[in-house]
Amino acid sequence: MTDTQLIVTHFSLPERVTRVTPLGEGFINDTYIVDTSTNRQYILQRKNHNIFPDIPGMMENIHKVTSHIRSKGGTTFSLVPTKNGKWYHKERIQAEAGETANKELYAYWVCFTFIPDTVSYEHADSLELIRSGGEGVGMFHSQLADFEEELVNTLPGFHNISYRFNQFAQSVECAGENNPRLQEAASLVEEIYSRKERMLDFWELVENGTLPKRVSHNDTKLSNFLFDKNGNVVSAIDLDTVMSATVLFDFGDAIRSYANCYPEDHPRFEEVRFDLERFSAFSEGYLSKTAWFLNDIEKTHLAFSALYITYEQYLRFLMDYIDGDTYYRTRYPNHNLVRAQSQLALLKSMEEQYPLMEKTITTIYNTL
Ligand code: GN1
Ligand code: MG
Repeated sequence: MTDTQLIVTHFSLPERVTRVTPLGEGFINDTYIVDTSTNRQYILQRKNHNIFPDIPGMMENIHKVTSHIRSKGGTTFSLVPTKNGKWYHKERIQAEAGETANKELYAYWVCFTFIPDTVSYEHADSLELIRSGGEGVGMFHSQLADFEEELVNTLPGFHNISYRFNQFAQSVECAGENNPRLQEAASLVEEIYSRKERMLDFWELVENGTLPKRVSHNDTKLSNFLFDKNGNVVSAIDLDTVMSATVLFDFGDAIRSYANCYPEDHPRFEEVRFDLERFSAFSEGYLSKTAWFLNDIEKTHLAFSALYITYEQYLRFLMDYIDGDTYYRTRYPNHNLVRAQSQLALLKSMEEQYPLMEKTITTIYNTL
């Protein structure tokens, strides 16, 4: 038996497992598809404990949110409990060379149902798919608009730009001025600081409660939604980061991926462009599901949220480059630098078109 075939025996699956195969190339978790003696399939996933310090809290959040969606008649995955009745299986692992021998090391595994007859996309190339994607993010928020339970803040400071500035400043300081990566990134570091105040102003609205706290997914890129074969959105997946925050983080993060004509790490930066038509299609889909509960402050800040999240992602990629690639998986030595540059190009394109973005939102509202 392979390791993963052994791991899966800890979960309370009604069927006999026939095969466990690696699936995709996540930046953060390791994911496998589990085939069984019936045509039902499951996902087995090793959660990255370095990135998610509170896996029990994260799984409790996912359980609450998926249960609520189901209670509203929505489609979502179901967590499979372990034979001990937990949402995760904790497995002791060997310390790797260089790690402290007395530190207790565990891998955390989870298992959940695979939603059948669905597909996911890495990149949207039709306005119909983009509109469905907008409906998907909107549907997720709308299904959870009356959610009243507490969620654990599993990643404190996740979209908090003030916290990110502190992290960034520390990275720069730790690197030291002779660090070749920092020297290479000097002009990109300046671009971070030139937008700081504007970004802090937005964060202030979140922190002081002007923007209400609701359930947010916190990773709403296209590939985190499942579609049926007709291109209709079925369900949000990857709920690892589900927390209580402003829904504008989700809108902004979705725009970062949907309205970019290229992947987030496109290396020919001069080609990267924010596409207003895509923005409009996504916003139409999104607002068709959410206009009934969003308040005026949320509506007037939708456009800016896209700049905020793109900027934040730019900062995080750049910071990881300066740190020596400790957070995101990279495929080549300066991958994080390329990601940062590509996100900056997208941000600049958004900045140029910002008045048009605002106008687009107003126009959609007036036609709803
Ligand atoms: C990470 O690996 P994935 O797709 O779940 C990251 C997101 C970033 C994204 C960039 C917990 O998400 O915040 O936007 O990479 N998730 C975490 O591609 O840091
Ligand atoms: Mg994610």
